[in-house]
Amino acid sequence: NLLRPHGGVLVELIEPAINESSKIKLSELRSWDLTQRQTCDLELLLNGGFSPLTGFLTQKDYESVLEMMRLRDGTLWPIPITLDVTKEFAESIDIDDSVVLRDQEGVALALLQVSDKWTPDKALEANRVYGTEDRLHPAVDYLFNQSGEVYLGGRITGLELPRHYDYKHLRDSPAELRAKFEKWGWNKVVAFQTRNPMHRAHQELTFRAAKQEEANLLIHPVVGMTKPGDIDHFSRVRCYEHILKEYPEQTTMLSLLPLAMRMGGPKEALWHAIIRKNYGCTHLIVGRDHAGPGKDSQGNDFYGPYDAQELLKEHENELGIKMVPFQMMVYVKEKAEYMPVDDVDEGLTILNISGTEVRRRLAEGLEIPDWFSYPDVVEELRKTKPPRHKQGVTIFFTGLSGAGKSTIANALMIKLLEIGNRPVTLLDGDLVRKHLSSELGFSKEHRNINIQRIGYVASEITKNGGFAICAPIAPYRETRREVRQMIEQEGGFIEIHVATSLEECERRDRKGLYAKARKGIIKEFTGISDPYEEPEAPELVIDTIACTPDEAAQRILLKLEGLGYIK
Ligand code: PPS
Repeated sequence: NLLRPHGGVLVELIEPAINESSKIKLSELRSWDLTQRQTCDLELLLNGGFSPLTGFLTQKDYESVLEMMRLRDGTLWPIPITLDVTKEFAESIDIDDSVVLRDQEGVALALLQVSDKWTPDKALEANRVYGTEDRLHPAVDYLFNQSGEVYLGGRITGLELPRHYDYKHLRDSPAELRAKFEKWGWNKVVAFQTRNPMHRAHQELTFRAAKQEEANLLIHPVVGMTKPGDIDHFSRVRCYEHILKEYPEQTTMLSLLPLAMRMGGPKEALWHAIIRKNYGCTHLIVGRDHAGPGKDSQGNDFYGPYDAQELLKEHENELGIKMVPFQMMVYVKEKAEYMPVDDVDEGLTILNISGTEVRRRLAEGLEIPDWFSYPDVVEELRKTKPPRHKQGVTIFFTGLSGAGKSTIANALMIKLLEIGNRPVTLLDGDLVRKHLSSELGFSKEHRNINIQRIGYVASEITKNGGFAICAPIAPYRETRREVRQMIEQEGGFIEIHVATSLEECERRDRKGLYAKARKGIIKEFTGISDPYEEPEAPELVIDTIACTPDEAAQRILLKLEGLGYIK
């Protein structure tokens, strides 16, 4: 009874026997190491999630998808699935070559029989597919800044599916999911697509949708790639497992979809419908701003809130999978229940907490009420988004040699150890140069490598909830900016400019280095014969003439307290 797959047959491209047959020697073929996104795309090609595609798009199909949202044979297909490679790699490939596609560990997953090779017009692709060239659109940014210059197209023969070590019991291919639905007699299945944690409103919305259609419910979250900055899928899956208990038994199942989202709004919604149809679903819930990419650089939405519903409506009959449009669900205080926002009578109090507000409350360790979410779900989120006073922090000193960075850093370390709620690591300039960067000198290139190493170690410490105190000279603004960017994804970053003037550093000259630098015995010496770019917006500036190391450390503690990193 289930819907037939898109294009009529479920494509399955795995032919492991190829590997054993002596005809093809993988080691003699050229290999392409797939990116994370390409690995996701390949998995859905191999397992039939992208039926009727049998490989990466050929140039003609690609052009047709851009122009008409259809493959050349007329099949509806909104998002181009292409294999982008570097120019150098493309030059080494001829049409009709076979290329081994390998995952990031080097495992051979598939063979691509190259039938097409072309240089796409990326601006055209961005405009046609996403309606914009604005780099704030994640897929446009990816297209221009990450994807290779040349596309290879051709049929795929699968050797094995990408390996997953996580949540194996929750991963189903389209064929497996269809078999389960058939076995359980689930003739109507409403799919719910999500990339976010689910709260009470989602539970209400999804179960209402299933009841309305007299169908079963599939929670089908994306665990491939979602929008940069989203909550990691490990935490989300734990949340979904909790929420599954909130549905009546035997009505609802959870399965994970290894899709790489593009955040393509309406076209992505259409794509999601096709994919869900391939997985055996008969219905797809489409809410407000489905697969929305956020705001553009003018601060406007890329797509209208209900554009996705409109586009799906247009193609619903052709696709056969039905859309279940949904309004926002809100909590009505007087009734103590959730309702679609338009059904709420005037005069009643609507309660709602936005995603941004949830993040703020998590960051500050504030209450998230029971009417909004389930205690188990909130607990999971608190684990992954701990309040600031439990997050890792990097305290990054910068300043001239002899400015007093190490002295203050040491004083600060002692005070943090005294407080004692997080592990503390000091990455002092001299120490790092001894243990981590002993082969490096002081050229711009070497200094940058040195700072990037410090940044990497600090980001790992920060990720794992510790204090990383760094005290290098770090003379270049751009490198400091890169380090900040890397670390802010993991926790706090506080830049402290130890702004002792060159005159004062030279007057003190504790190590006698300035004298040597003036005589030219030490070359490329910061401040004398090498640049120091002062920070433009450090969190703190410390003048060591005006305060003692103790006072400086105290000021930093107050800053940490003010920002919420210590209580
Ligand atoms: S950098 O630019 O951030 O990579 O430098 P850093 O790793 O902090 O190393 C600076 C310490 O190395 C000593 N030293 C020099 N500094 C600057 N320029 C040159 N040419 C140089 N040669 C050796 C110096 O002792 C620095 O230590 P601090 O603690 O900053 O005085």
